[in-house]
Amino acid sequence: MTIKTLDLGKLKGYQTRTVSIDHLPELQEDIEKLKRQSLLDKQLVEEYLKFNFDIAAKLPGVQTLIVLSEPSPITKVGFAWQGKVYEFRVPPGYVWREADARVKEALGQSIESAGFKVERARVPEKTLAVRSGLAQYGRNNITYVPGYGSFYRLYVFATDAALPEDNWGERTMMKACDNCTKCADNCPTHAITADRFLLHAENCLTFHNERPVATADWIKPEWHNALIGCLRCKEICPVNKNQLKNIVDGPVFTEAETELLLTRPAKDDVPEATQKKVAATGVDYSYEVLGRNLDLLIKNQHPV
Ligand code: B12
Ligand code: SF4
Ligand code: SF4
Repeated sequence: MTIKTLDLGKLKGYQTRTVSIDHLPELQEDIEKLKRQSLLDKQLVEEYLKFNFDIAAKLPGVQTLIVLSEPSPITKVGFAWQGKVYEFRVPPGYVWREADARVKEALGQSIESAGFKVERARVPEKTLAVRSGLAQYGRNNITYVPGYGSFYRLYVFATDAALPEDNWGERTMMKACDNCTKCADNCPTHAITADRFLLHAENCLTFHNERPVATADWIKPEWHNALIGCLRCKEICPVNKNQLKNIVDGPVFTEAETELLLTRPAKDDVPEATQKKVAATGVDYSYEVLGRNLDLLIKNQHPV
């Protein structure tokens, strides 16, 4: 179902849902309740859950939240090292600059051109996507959209346009998960457990290799399977079967570039041409982790 009132032609290429801003307190409560129950790791809350529910302060007269999804592939990146080229994967969602620009342009042409404002909203995107009916949770705690599986990027925007469709419901899990535990069985860190639905996010490999702090001692280097993040609970999932072919070629780093990156140089000490390649991997947003993660993958000779 797409937005109907304004001429949102440009948005029709996306799977989209709209939600009345009146549901914002319920969305906030979904997270606050877990905090009160002490189910969310302190570091996760401080470093990742930096939501802003006071959207009206930024966008007076805000009326509607727009949830938008765009398919996103795996990116394959090559590193020449000691006479071989190692290929490592970057999971869907990390290479986002062009996708973000496309989405912003589409919103500009459809909503802003009609005289309304649009702002990115820093809210829990998965919870909203599922409550809006756009997506459903998988047991692995990420969300799935029909036709995209979990291989997509999620966006939430707020607008002062009053869009009439208010899509709001309970959080649901995919039917496919009823008799399946493949993601949990394939998770190297046991972050997905049977005793609760909520991910043990503080155990997720992504939580450790996305941040520049040293990865925890209990994490075995050979568990790392991507240049950043982790693909294990997604690649095993039967619902993603058709998405796994969705791989695009990213940059290939020369032997000299790989050697340099392994020394973990400051970004400014990296030649501009190499910096451009780094940007094309998507890892530049957390540049400090690149050399460390590369080291973990290459040293373990773990080409994917
Ligand atoms: C914090 C965060 C992380 C943390 C914590 C992950 C987590 N599960 O919370 C870490 C660093 C570990 C992480 C990892 C990844 N992330 Co992340 N992350 C986020 C972020 C910033 C917030 C997520 C959040 O709200 N967490 C808080 C928890 C409480 O929310 P929740 O997981 O939705 O929990 C709900 C359910 O558990 C539900 N619930 C509780 N009990 C029950 C019972 C039933 C039956 C049901 C149905 C539901 C239910 O209630 C909770 C609250 O609503 C979002 C961006 C954003 N602004 O939203 C991206 C985001 C969620 N991440 C994303 C991605 C891609 C990933 C990775 C796949 C990256 C990778 N490795 O490749 C992994 C996946 C790990 C995993 N299995 O979940 C995408 C997800 C896209 C998608 N397809 O769903 C997002 C939306 C970014 C984006 N814009 O694309 N991430
Ligand atoms: S692997 Fe199975 S249980 Fe996990 S998300 Fe996919 S269908 Fe659901
Ligand atoms: S991303 Fe990796 S570590 Fe995190 S839950 Fe999925 S399989 Fe486990």
